[in-house]
Amino acid sequence: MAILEILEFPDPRLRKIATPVNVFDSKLDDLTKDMVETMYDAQGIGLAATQIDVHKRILVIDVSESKDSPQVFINPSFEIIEEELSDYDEGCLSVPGFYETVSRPQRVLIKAQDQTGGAFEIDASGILAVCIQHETDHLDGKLFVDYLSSLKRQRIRSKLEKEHKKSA
Ligand code: GNR
Ligand code: NI
Repeated sequence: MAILEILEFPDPRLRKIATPVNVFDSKLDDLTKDMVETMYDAQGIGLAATQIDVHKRILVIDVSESKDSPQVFINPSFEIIEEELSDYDEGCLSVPGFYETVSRPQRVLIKAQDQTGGAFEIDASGILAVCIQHETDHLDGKLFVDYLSSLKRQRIRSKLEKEHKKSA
């Protein structure tokens, strides 16, 4: 197992569109295990493969209180069940230190495959609905800062760029 490096905004690699997984082998299993370990190490509730510079449609999520229920989503998609939006203060491991309110549909039907290729669905609301939408955005090269005003986004960008220069 390994803890992987998480890319940070405004890294252009976070803008790549991930491609579907079509081979369900032990390599995929190893990668999802490393992603779960990396998510826990960073104290996140989700991680998209894009964030570790792997441009495949793979997510891991654990929204449990006890942090002992990792869920793996391969080739995830969702349909909106409730168009009504709900607000949530979102953060992102790729935008460290910043939290802003984002509105998203409050209930979605998640469709995905597991590590063996088996299809499953989850009727999601609450934090899981927020998280799956945040994570599938990553697979499409999108970040939560894209929902903010360009002024806010530019401020976040320059603060992070300064941080990156300091630590370079
Ligand atoms: O750890 C995370 N917390 C979080 C809080 C509110 C909304 C979304 C998230 S996802 C984030 C981990 C992450 O960046 N996943 O891509
Ligand atoms: Ni994120």
